Parts: sequence; C-alpha cells; structure tokens
Amino acid sequence: MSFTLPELHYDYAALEPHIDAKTMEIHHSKHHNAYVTNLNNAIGGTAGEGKNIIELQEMMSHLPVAIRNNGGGHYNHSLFWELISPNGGGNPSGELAEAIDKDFGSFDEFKTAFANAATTRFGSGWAWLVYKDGKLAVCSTANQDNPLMDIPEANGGGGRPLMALDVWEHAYYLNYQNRRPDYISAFWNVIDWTEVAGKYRMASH
Ligand code: MN3
Repeated sequence: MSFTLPELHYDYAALEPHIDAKTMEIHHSKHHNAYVTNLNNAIGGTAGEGKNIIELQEMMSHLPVAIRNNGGGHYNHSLFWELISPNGGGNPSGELAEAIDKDFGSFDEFKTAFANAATTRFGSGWAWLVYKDGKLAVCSTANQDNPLMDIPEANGGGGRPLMALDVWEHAYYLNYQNRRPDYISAFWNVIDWTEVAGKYRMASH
C-alpha cells in the first residue's frame, strides 16, 4: 500500500486573495506530490513499511532521513490543507475558545504567540498549536519535522498537533515575496476553526 496525494476540498483559487491560486497549485500538485512520491520510494525495506502516516511520525527516530523529510512533509501538508478553508477566519468558539483564553490569556495573546513562532522560525519550517499535558501550547519546528516525531531535539517539545502553518518560502513567496509577516496575517482569514476545534476535542477527551 502506498501513500497518495489527498484531494483538496476546494479549488486552488478558493483561498484568494489570502493565498493565491498559483501558489496553491504548485504547493499541492508539485511540492506535496513530490513528498508523497519520495516517501513511497524511500519506505520499501524499512521498519516503516506498512505503517500509517501517524505511526511513521511516532517511530521517526528509527527511520532514514529521507522518510523524516518526506514522511514529515506528507503528514504536515495533509494536515495543513484540512485546516484552511474559503469559509475560514473569524474567531474560535466553544471549548476551544475557552481553552485558548485559559492557556494564553486571550485570543489576541494566542494570535501574537502563534505569529511570533511562525515569524521567528529561521529558514524553512512550521508553526504549531499543540495539545500537550492537558494544555494548549505554541511551538515551531524546522524543515518538515513536526511535534509527533519521537525526536526530542526536532519536535518542538511534542504534543498533539491541532493547527499548523507552513512557513517555507514555497508557501508564500509568489504573492508575498519576503513578507512572511503579511502571509501570517492573511492566514487568520483562512484558518478553519471548526477543524481546529474538532482536533482539540479528539485530543482532549
Ligand atoms: Mn509546504
């Protein structure tokens, strides 16, 4: 069984003007597709063969670096596409909103902490909202690493990912060039809080 590129639930142009169609097309059909292809090519004969994408992250310390890079890339992007939506934006509600207020002080303070993690990640990587030890936390990881990986120096402190933002230049350069902070600001218009809340519920109950 091999890994496959997931279909998006929206058109490449659906997130404009916040994320442009050309970026979405290249990001999904070229970058993510290459991670899937390279993962499938790398996994044969390793201990990861036959494992699902979550299991792979959790045993990454035992796997070749090609699986760390491409298996991380496949997991991270599959999550990212689920978390953004043309119907996104606004504010979280319900239990998630209460947890954000409790653990960060307010929604605005959470946004500042998350944007700071995304802005200060040097080079390529990801910013995360995770659920860990009964609390919400923000962190970032380099390259295609993520909080699920069993590699302490790479997983940003670990935890269950609830929300992810790709801050590789390929995620924003066509539209935003060097202006990563503008891309991070635009992300708040496409984040789907219903998806984040669902992941929070699964992680916390
Ligand atoms: Mn990417």
